[in-house]
Amino acid sequence: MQYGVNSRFTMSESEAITYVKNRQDWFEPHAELSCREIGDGNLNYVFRVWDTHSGQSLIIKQAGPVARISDAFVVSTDRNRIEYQLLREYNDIVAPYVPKVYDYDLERHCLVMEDLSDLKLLRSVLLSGAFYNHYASHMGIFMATSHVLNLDWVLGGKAKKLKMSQFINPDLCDITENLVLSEPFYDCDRNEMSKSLRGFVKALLWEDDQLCHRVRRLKWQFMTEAETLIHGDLHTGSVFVGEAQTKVIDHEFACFGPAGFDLGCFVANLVFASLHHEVKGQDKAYFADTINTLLMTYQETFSTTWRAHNLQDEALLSYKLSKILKDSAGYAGCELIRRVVGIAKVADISTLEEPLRTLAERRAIQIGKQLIMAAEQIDTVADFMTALNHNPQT
Ligand code: SR1
Ligand code: MG
Repeated sequence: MQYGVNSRFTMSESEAITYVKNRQDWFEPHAELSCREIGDGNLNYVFRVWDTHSGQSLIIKQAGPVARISDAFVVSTDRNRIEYQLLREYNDIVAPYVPKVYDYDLERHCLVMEDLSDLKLLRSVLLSGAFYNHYASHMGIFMATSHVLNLDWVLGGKAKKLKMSQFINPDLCDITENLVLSEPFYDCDRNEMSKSLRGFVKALLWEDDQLCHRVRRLKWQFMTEAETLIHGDLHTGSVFVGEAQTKVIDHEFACFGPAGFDLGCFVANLVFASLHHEVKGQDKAYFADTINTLLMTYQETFSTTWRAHNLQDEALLSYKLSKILKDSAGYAGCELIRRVVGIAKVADISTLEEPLRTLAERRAIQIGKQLIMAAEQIDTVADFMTALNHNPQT
């Protein structure tokens, strides 16, 4: 089928059905297939195809040449290959925590994978007040396992460099470098915030040279430190949960980068959920416990996986654990700030009515700044929790 870079690039729902039928025999020959485009992310198109009789289903995820939210973001369709490759990798090393992946089509820039429609997005679950416990340790295991198994020490220097070449992701890294690690920290045209917040942001962030210096260091680190293979966009909208299951999705931002970027991004998004409830007068203890469990499980799994790979140097392990925690605090701070000041928002905050929204936004900025400024002093999970719970009087 011929198609160019235009509206025909993306499949229609009926084309998705034809595509599935022609591509492979995933369904019985006479299956009656239906399809719905269900994507709600910023970048891609997601088609759910199901057999109306058996209920059997699958997902096609297609990458267009520009971001779904705006043509201004021209993003290479190679992100779809990267997502497929990472899913293959995760299906080998952390299989319980990712969807199964069935196929990748270089020509149509789409991949076919397991349908997780019986699960719910963690962000929506948390906003609805359903407070599960299992996902914190699952996410700790998922991140620590995949991070350790992609360190130079485990892969070997040569294999690691070859693997890095498969995860060169310039367009998606560029989005992160701009949207997360630059624009929120100066008066950039693309920032989006209410007028009432501008003065606060200017005084607290843009005019603080020390803070801006620290963020520049974090950005530089993200750009240059190929510590391990990271998911690269691990927020609560990238995680599905059920009663006992946790599944990480949306792997297109994958790259070699600092491990703390994943951990920090996920922590920050738990803080957003916490703020959503806190400004409504609800208790935040559940979220503090969840973050503590996440960080503790990460460290335990990191240590056991490290030792299982005969990395005997305990001093090096301690150095690494503390370094990753420091980085997590820094990147959590950037994520907290960018979702308020920058262009990409989170429902945890945007669904709040005023004056609660502004209250939550200010708290997110304060906590974000606090984490960035305290990062260097953080060595233990207890230090991290103290920095997180500090109540700045600004
Ligand atoms: C143009 S993409 C905007 C944001 O959506 C993605 O989920 C990433 O978080 C990115 O920063
Ligand atoms: Mg995403």
